[in-house]
Amino acid sequence: MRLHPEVSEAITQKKPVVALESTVITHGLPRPTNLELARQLEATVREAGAIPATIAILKGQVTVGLSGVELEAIAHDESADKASLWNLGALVAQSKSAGTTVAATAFLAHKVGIQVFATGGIGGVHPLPYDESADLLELSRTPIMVVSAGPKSILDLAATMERLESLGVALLGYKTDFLPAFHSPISPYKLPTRVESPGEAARAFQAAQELGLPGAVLVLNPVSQGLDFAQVEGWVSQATQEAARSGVQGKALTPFLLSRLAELSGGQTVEVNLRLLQENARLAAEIAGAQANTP
Ligand code: PSU
Ligand code: MN
Repeated sequence: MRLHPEVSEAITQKKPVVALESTVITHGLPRPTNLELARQLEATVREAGAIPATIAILKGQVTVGLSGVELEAIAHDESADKASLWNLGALVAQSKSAGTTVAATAFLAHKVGIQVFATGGIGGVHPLPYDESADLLELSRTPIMVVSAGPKSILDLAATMERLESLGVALLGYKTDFLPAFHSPISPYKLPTRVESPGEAARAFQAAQELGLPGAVLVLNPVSQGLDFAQVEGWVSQATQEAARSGVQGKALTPFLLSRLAELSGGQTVEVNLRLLQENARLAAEIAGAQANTP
């Protein structure tokens, strides 16, 4: 495991640090938008006063805080794998390169002492045939704050909410009472808690830590300008049927659905995806800042 010196120094000095995942770079967005986005996210985190730590597996080395050259390499690498928990050890042993999912990034960030992590949307329960992201179980056993725009819109939101509840993942709506649904800022599902500021989110995490709760605190940040929930649902059901018909499954499913949504929406879902990633990176940096200032 290798930490960028700037990141390890910030962790030791308890300065605000934000972990960023890299499956969104390797599998979530079209090239070359993926690299531009990866750079912008790091810049956004810095502007908001925190140190960015993009996490990825580079030729078998777990790397926390990529250099500019490393970020380029992983963004260009079309053979990069998708690292979750079930293949993380093997990828390292076989000297492979990979983007890290929310599950893998949360695990690694927590391991090195990073407390705040930003992503676009978390994985969850897909509509049938049965498929459930490892993100859910990992979030139930890793005490870290994760800022997202909700579960990805390709998912069965009702089932995902039930799993989050039964797994005991803390949910905080950021200035909202309802679950944000990734491309859409609002869905019909009521959240248990609402917070109004980065400080309030940081305090909820602090309290959960003091109580010894095992899981993550998910901060759900609605995208500022999103798409209509029913419209996205229509594209999702078409893409899901296509996936089932062409036998797309396993770790290929989420990337397939995201790229089909981009096509069906004429690029609108990508535009919203980029916006929400930026907004989440900014909020995560603010929360990390608030947290660094709480005794
Ligand atoms: N957020 C995005 N785009 C993405 C992802 C998140 O805006 O591509 C990635 C995350 O890394 C998440 C993964 O963990 O998709 C979910 O994949 P799966 O459903 O196979 O667990
Ligand atoms: Mn899956």
